[in-house]
Amino acid sequence: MIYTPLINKALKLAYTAHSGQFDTGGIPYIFHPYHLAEQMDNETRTCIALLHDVVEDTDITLDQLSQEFPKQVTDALALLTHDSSVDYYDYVREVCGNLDASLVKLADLFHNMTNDRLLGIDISEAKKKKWQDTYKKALDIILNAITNKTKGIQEYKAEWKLVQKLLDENKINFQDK
Ligand SMILES: [Mn+2]
Repeated sequence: MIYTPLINKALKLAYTAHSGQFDTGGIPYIFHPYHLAEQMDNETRTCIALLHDVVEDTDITLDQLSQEFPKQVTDALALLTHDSSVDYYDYVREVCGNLDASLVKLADLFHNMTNDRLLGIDISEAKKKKWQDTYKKALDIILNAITNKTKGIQEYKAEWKLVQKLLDENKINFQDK
């Protein structure tokens, strides 16, 4: 985890915004963005990870965040906020247009695909399977886009390294179950 004044601000904001919220597995919500933030490799992406679900899931608006965070952060956040009137895969393809947003989305999908987060929770296998299929398809779209953009490109060496790290760390959760 990287700590800078900007990241500390994002940490506090995310913690307050998500307080009282729980994920599907009943775990306090903040652990999800925090987990993503821990995997990120620079200040911008760490802030994006911490704030990636704030606009979608809390009362805080993009406008409010724009006053506190740089444009590179809020541009990515705008793309990561899924408007429910937009087709999910169209939304995912839009995210592919922004590399920082794509990298956070990749980590987001991996974490959401971690089946064991739902241990002991009463959700039908059919529903779980449907979620997994959706995430898997989204993952393919994102991973292809990032690979095409960064693999073997000197300018995107750090980004490609991050992709490889995420793939490596999630291998165990990524196996077909
Ligand atoms: Mn998320």
